[in-house]
Amino acid sequence: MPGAEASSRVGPARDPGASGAGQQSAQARGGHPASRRGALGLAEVDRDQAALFAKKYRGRPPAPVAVVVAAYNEAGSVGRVVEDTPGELGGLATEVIVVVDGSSDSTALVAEEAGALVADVPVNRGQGAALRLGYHLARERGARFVITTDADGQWRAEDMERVLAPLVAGEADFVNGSRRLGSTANTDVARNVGVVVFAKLISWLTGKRVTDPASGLRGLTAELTGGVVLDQPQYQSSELLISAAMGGYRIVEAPIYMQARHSGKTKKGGNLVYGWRFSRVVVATWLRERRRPRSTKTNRS
Ligand SMILES: Nc1nc2c(ncn2[C@@H]2O[C@H](COP(=O)(O)OP(=O)(O)O)[C@@H](O)[C@H]2O)c(=O)[nH]1
Ligand SMILES: [Mg+2]
Repeated sequence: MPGAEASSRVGPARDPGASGAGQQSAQARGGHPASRRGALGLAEVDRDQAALFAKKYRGRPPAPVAVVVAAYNEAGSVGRVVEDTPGELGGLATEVIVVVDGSSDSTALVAEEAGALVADVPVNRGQGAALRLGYHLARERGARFVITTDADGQWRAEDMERVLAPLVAGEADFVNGSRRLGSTANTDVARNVGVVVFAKLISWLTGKRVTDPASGLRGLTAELTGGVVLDQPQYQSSELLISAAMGGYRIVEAPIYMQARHSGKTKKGGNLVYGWRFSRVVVATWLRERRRPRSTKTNRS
């Protein structure tokens, strides 16, 4: 459903920063003013960026598969991520859309030189806000499928086909890449235990089994990205999973391999901060989705 902004239809305009998740450098902690969304469901800065983006890439033929990447100060790795993305997956052409927000390095330039379509948002709001804009841009260009990956190189381009295939076959609306069905090079015990604990919690809350609630590599139908409410400025992975599961979308998982970052370090703070904010998003999303009447949970016809 290209162009649809479901969050404007199914929920009131909110301050996405109200949930408090995010990295310290983002004013999004208290909700960056630029994140406030109007009646159309998009923040003013997003509407400006969408208009600029459409104008800039008007002459570029669209692709049915959009690989959407949120990038913040990832000049050291984003180029390789863009270049590694295959030009075709499952027989369908791909394009990479990188959403940079408020980076102080040359992330946008590097991504563009590597061949990506780039939205360079002037304020830093967080990964969730950037992905939300990326989904909108992908739908506006007519993408049928969206793959997300990170700009730090932690997810492999070789695994993209696996998160796309069930969508193309019409067997799923959401293919969650799972490091637990595959493997991870991350030796941080707290993070790995967190993945197991939150997976169990989300499975229990939603009644749908998931094994990796914090994966950055996933495949989504473009329709799903416009049919779920996405308010979180930073920690979107659990919000997306819970909203999709409780909205009746078909979710499957595919094994993927998580590797070390190409460069730099996490933007999401230490494990305690990460765990606390992640928990808040899980609970807030579950409460929100429970309250919403079933008929408004998706805008699928
Ligand atoms: N646009 C944007 N991207 C972000 C922001 N914070 C993190 N990211 C990107 O989101 C992805 C995952 O972030 P990262 O810090 O590696 O999180 P982790 O892998 O969960 O530790 C990377 O591509 C980051 O560049 C942000 O504030 N804005
Ligand atoms: Mg990372």
